Amino acid sequence: YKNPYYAPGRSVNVHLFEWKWDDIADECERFLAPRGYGGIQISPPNENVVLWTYNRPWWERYQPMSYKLVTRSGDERQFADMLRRCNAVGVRIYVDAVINHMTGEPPENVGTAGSTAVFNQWDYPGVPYNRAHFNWPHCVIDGADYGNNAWRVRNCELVGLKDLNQRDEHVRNMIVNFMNELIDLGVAGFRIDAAKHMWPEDLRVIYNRLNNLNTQHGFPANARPYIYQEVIDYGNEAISRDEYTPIGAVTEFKVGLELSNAFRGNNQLRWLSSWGPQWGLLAHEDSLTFVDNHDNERGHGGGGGILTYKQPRQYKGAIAFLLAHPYGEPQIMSSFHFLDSEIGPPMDNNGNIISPSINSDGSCGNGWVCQHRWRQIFAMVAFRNAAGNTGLNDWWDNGSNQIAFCRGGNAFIAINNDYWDLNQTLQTCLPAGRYCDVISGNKVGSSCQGKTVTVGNDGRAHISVGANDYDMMLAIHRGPESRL
Ligand code: LM2
Ligand code: CA
Repeated sequence: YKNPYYAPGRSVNVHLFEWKWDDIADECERFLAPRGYGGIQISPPNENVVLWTYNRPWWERYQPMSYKLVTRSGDERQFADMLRRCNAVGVRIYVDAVINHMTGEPPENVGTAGSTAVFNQWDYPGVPYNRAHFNWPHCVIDGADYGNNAWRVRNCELVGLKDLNQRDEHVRNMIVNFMNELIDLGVAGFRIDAAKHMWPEDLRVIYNRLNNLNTQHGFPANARPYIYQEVIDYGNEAISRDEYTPIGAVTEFKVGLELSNAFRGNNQLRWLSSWGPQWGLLAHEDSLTFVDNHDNERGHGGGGGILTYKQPRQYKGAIAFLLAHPYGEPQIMSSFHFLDSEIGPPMDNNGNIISPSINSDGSCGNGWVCQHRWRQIFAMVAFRNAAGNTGLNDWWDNGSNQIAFCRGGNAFIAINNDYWDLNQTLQTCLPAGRYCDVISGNKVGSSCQGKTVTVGNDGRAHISVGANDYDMMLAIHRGPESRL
């Protein structure tokens, strides 16, 4: 359950938050595959309650009405088509699986597939579920429970959302059937939403009943789905992320906290020389790493203080480190612009999501941020692919906020988060030759739009990252995007 089954030579999972299936299929073919991305986390594909009362907030998708594959992102035909097209070009799809709960008691009761429910009777005919399938007696998690009552965190309601009993055989069957339908359609795995709120022993039973990945979509025989469980654990909670690592990978929220802290200038980058488990992080193979996610980029899910697209220079620095470093299985966020933390994706008056447009410079329009299309980010995906499974070597720092390191003999990065210039001759570990810095510009033909780095026979090169440069990083590698 810990192998994402990326196609060879690929890495990095991008969360295309609230994207439509047709747009994702296009993006796989025209951008993600050619740029070497490994996979995509999609928004929940199953029916959710429609909330016009709140102007269709993004979070309506975390209130399931049924497991029918009809949402604002598209219907089952479009979902299947996306899987066929993305898998055909070697880009994997991971589903955000909302299986802890159904809806709360919202003011409207029609779902995106037309299902209705009687909330105060725990009655969801679209599945079907009834009162017998939910935890009982009814209770609601309060803040103190997180510190001292694991039972209540798992058996009471999360913000009033009807809490399914995963120990019940019918509930297990409905969830397993839903997930197996997705596996058969070609998905490679799941983000398990609110995993902390479910018992690991129940999740284990559910995972063990899942089908192997579909070999007709290019997966090897006997491949188990990749499972990364959303467990927010900064320490000092009644429930530990360590209870979930025996059954799958886990989201490592400390990564975003620590990297945001460091790249905001509140901790020197030189300390990152010991980045990984020595920082109290999960073991490498258990760890899904990221700077921001859809909750904490907008202050939901207890988030706050995390770097987002709104602080681009520091954010790009943190993501460059995340992708350059061998630790963990990294994920990046791809957002829509927002001021209001509740507002949903760009939509028309009928509530239809408006597709991102693609500008001539490759960036997105129509209200979409598309961090995955920022040069400094997609260039680091190619860097990670060029680095392959090499370790980290030749660490250098200036005793402050200037750092550099190699990935075997394949790739080299320098980062300057000090208020003064980095001007150093450093070991790059690369073969002698000329390389384009992939951060400051693209390689065009046989020249660099940005900085050019000349590596000597001893592997050393003069590296310059000015304190006032547009970006704080310089990155070169053996891949065709960098080597001249
Ligand atoms: C998650 N992970 O564990 C998701 O990442 C997170 O985005 C979800 O919350 C949450 N768990 C449940 O799946 C979001 C959002 C909440 C929102 C819920 C349900 O952060 O604010 O709660 O989705 O839509 C909303 C209202 C809340 C209300 C609740 C129930 O904001 O005030 O509580 O619905 O009606 C009475
Ligand atoms: Ca629960």
